[in-house]
Amino acid sequence: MRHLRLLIVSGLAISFLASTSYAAGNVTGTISAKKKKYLPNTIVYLDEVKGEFTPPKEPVVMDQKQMQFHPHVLPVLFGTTVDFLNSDEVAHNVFSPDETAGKVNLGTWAQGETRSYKFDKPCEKTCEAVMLCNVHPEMEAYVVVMQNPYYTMADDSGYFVIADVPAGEYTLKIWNPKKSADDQTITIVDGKDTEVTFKLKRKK
Ligand SMILES: [Cu+2]
Repeated sequence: MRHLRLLIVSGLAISFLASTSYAAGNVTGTISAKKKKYLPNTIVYLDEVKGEFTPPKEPVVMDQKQMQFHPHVLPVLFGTTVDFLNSDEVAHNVFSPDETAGKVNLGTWAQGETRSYKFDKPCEKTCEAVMLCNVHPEMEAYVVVMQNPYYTMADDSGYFVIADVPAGEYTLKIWNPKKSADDQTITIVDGKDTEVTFKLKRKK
């Protein structure tokens, strides 16, 4: 009996240690731009994080509605399946000239239908895929493939939070359809917020 009680106590001690030894902090910050119209659609992400990350089981949806892709910019974890939905009365097509999307052409389909593509091609020069519709040349969106789940979309005023980042040193980057910004080296300390500011500038 005494032996059993000891086992239970040590089990508790182990789970207690496990729950408190996970050292993590948040990254918070703001992005600024000379012209505020460039702020929306900005992804903030950690460049390289060690580990294996499992993509979500459920697909993520990119809609085609009122002759536009929604959202305009979609960050996904490597290996995620995207369901391309057509919500319009007219037929739409989805294709991409980029290797990140395997230069896919999903064909053309009617309202209410969905076709899927799994983003599991390793990034070469770039991790983005421009998604286009060959019926409507003005339609355009971006799927941006992320190596790790520590990314977020900044809000339209440029504010962002990436929560629960494991303690350590990282490079923080942004992705924006039209602009770039200098990378930031950050150190995440357990239980603390690390504040970062980015300034959008011309893409090279
Ligand atoms: Cu279209």
